[in-house]
Amino acid sequence: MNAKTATASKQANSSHLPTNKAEFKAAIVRHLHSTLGTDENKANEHAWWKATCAAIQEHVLDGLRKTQKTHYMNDTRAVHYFSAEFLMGRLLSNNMQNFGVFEVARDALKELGVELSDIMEEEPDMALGNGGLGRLAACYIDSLATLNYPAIGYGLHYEHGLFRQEIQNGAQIERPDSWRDYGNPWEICRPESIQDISLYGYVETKYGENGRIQKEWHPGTIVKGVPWDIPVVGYNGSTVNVLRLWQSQASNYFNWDVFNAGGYVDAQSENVQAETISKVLYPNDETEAGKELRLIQQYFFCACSLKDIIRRYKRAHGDDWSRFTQQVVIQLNDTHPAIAIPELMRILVDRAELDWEKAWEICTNTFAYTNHTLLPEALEKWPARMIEKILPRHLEIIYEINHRFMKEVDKKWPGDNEVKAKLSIIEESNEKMVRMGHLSVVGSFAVNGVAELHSKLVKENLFPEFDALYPNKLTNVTNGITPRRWLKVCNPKLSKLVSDKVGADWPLHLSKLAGLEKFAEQKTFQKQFMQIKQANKQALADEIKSLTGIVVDTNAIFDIQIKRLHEYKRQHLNLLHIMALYRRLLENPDYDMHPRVFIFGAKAAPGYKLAKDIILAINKVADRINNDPRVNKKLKVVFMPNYRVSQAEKMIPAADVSEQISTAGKEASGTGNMKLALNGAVTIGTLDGANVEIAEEVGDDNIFIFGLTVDEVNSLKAKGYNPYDIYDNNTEIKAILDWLETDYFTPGEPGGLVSIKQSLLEGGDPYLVLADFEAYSNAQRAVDQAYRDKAKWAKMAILNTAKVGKFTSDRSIQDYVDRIWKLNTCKIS
Ligand code: CBF
Repeated sequence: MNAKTATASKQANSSHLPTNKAEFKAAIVRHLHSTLGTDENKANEHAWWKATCAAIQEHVLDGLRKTQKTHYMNDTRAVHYFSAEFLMGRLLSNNMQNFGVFEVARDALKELGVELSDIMEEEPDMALGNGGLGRLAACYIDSLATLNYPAIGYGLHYEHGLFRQEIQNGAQIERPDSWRDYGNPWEICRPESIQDISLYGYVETKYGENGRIQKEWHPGTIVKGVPWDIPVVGYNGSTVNVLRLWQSQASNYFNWDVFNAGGYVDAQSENVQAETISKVLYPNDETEAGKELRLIQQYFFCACSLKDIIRRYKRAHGDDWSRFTQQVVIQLNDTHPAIAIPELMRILVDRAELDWEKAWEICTNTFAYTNHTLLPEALEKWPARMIEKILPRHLEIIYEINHRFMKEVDKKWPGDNEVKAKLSIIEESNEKMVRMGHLSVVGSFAVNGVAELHSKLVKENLFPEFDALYPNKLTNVTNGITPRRWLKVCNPKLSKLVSDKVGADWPLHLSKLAGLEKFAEQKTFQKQFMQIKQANKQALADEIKSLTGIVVDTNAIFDIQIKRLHEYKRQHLNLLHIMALYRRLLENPDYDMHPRVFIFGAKAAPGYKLAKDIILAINKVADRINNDPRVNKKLKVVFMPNYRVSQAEKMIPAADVSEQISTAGKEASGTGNMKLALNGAVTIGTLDGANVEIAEEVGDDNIFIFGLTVDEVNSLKAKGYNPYDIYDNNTEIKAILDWLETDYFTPGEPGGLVSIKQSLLEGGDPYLVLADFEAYSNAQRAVDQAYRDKAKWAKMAILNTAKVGKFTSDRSIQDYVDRIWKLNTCKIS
C-alpha cells in the first residue's frame, strides 16, 4: 500500500458514530440532502425516518465490514441459521439502542423539530414470518451478534411478508403486506454473489472410466438467486453479522437438451415463473401447506445458501473438504430447510465426487435440527412424486439415504418391519410421502426441542425409536427472547427503573434482574413499578382508541392474549369465559368483579375457517359488550387489528395478565409468555411448553396455573372424552354455547357464531376447551381477587420481572454454542 492509499484507507476507516447532538444533526441533514434529495423544509416524516436510518446505516455498514474482515482473517467457524422465516419487525430503534445512541439521536431530532417516536411509526415491520418460529430466529441472530459469535442467517427475501389484517364487520380480511414499497433503508443487494439454481429436468446415469456410476442432473429451468443483506447489530455494536435473504429472478435459461429428451414435459414446470418463488410468505402457522411452490421456496433458499457457504469455504480451503465440518455448522429451523440435507449430499457426491460414506459423514456432522411442534398437521411431508418432478436427483438421494438407514434399523431391530415402517423416511401410504422430520433426524448430529416439556415429548412420543437408535442425539434447548427489544427498547420507563436498581448492564446479563427481588415488597419501589405499568396502560389505551375507537379504563385489569389464532391456543376458551362474565353481570348487576379489559391480537391463516370464525366471534361479542351500558363499566373486549411485532412492543409493556392457555402438550414452548412476564405481567396458564419453566422460575405464588396436565389430557382422551357430558351438566356452559346459536351477538343473523359451538360438541372438542373451562374460570376468579390487593399484585408483577432472567435468548444461544454448535467468540475491535 503506498502512502496515498494508506491515508485514503485510514480516512475510509475512520468514519465514527456520531456521539453528540451536533454530529447527529449534521449526519441526518446531510442524508436528507444527499441521499434523499430533499431538505429540512420539504421533508415529510418518511423522509426524516429514512435520513435517520441512513445516518445509522453508515455505521452499521462500517461495523459489518470490520466484522466480515475479522471473521475472514481468523477463518472462524460459523453457524448458519437456515430459516424460512425471520420476523424482524422494525430496526431503527433497535439499531440505535444497540449502538447506544438512542437518546442522543432522539435529542438531535428534537432540535431539528422532529419527534423520533413519530418518525419511528413510518417504518414498516419486516414481517417475514408467521409467529413464534420466525420471531425466535430474529431473537437468535440478535443474540449471536451480541455475544460476538460468527453467524449468518439465511432465508427468503419475500416481496410480501405476512398479510396485513383488516377487520371488516368483525371478520378478518387479508390485504397484501408491502414492506419494501418505498425502499428498505437497511438492506443491501449483493449482485456479486448471485447464484444459479436448478429445478425440474431429469437425471442421466453415466459410467465413469473406473466403473463408478455418475449421476448428472439436467435441469429444466434455472432461476437466479439474488442475495439481499440485512445487517444484524449486536448490543454494544461491535459485531455486525448478516441476515442474507434470497430473492428469485428469471434467468432466461431454457434447456433444449432437456426438452428434446422428454424430461421437460410437465405442464407446471414449463410455467415456472421464477419471480413468484420469493413473492409471498406462506401464511400458515402450524397448519398444512402442501404446495409445490412452497417446496420450491424451501429448496431455492437452501440451495442458494449452500452454494454461498461452499463458495466462502472454498475461498479459504480450496477443494479440501476435510475441514468443512470444522468450519461450518448449519442449524435447520424446523423441517422447512430439510431439503438442504440431500442437496449437500448431491453437491458432495455428484459434484465433488466424494464417496457416499465420506459425503454422509460430512453431512451428518454439519446439520442440526430444531423441532418446534408436535402437531401432526404441522409435521411436513412431501409427496415423493412432487419431489421427483421438481428435484429428480434429490429423490434418488433420499431413497438412498433411506435404504442405508433401513439397514441400520434392521441391525438394531432385526426383522421388525413394523418399526421399519414407523421410522422410514418414506411413508408408504396411498401416495408415497417423504417425511421431512425423519430426514432431518437421520441427517443431523443433534436434534432439539424448544422447552423441557416439549423436548421430553419429542423423545417419548414423537421420536422414541430414534432416541433409542441414536442415544444423546435428542436434546433440549429452551427458547429465549432478546431482552434488548423486549424490555430495553419496548419499555423504556421500566428499563430505566431496572437500571437504577440493578445496574445498566442487565440487557447483557439478564440474571441481574434477580436484584429486584429485594425491592418486591418495598412500598416506594412498588409504587414506581406500578406507575410505569399505569403509564404504559395509558399509552395502550390511546392506541386502542385510535385503532378501534374503543375507550378503555386504565384502572381495569389489562388482560392480554396475543399470538396466532389456533384452536390449540384456545382463544375461544378465553372468549367463553368473557361470555360467562357477561352473563353473570347481566344476571346479577352487583356481580363482584374488578373491571377488566380483555385484549386480543391474532392473525388466522386465511384458509383456516374455524380460526377466522373465532376472530369474528371475538369481535361480535366485543361489540355487544362494549355497547351494553349494563356491563361496560366492568367489562370491555378489544380485538386489535393487524397484530405484528411493532404492535406487540406496545401491548406487552401494558399487560397486567398474560393469557397462556393452550391445551397441555400442544404449545411447544411459546415466547410471548416470556416477553409478557419480563414486562411484569402475571401469567394465567396451563402446564404447557415453557409455561412450566416460567412457573418453576417465578414460583407458584406468582402465577395462576390451571387445567389438565399432559398426562391428564392423555388419560381423559384414552378414557373417551365426551364434551356433551359437560354441556349437559353445566348450566353456565350450556347457556353460553346456546347463546352462540342465537342472533344476540349477530343481530338478524341467528347462528352467525354457531361453528364454535359445533366444534366443541359435534366436533368432539379436540382441544378440551370445555374440560378446562371450570378450572380456567376459577383461576380467573383468583386473578381478580389478587389484583384487588394492590400490594400483593405489585409484588407478583415485580417478581415476574425479577425471576425470568433465564429466558434471555443469550442463554439459549450459549446453550446451543456449548452443546451443539461449538463456536468460539470472535471480538471485533
Ligand atoms: O419455537 C418457537 C415457536 O415455534 C412455534 O411457533 C412453531 O411455529 N412451531 C411454536 O408453536 C411455539 O410454541 C414456539 O415457541
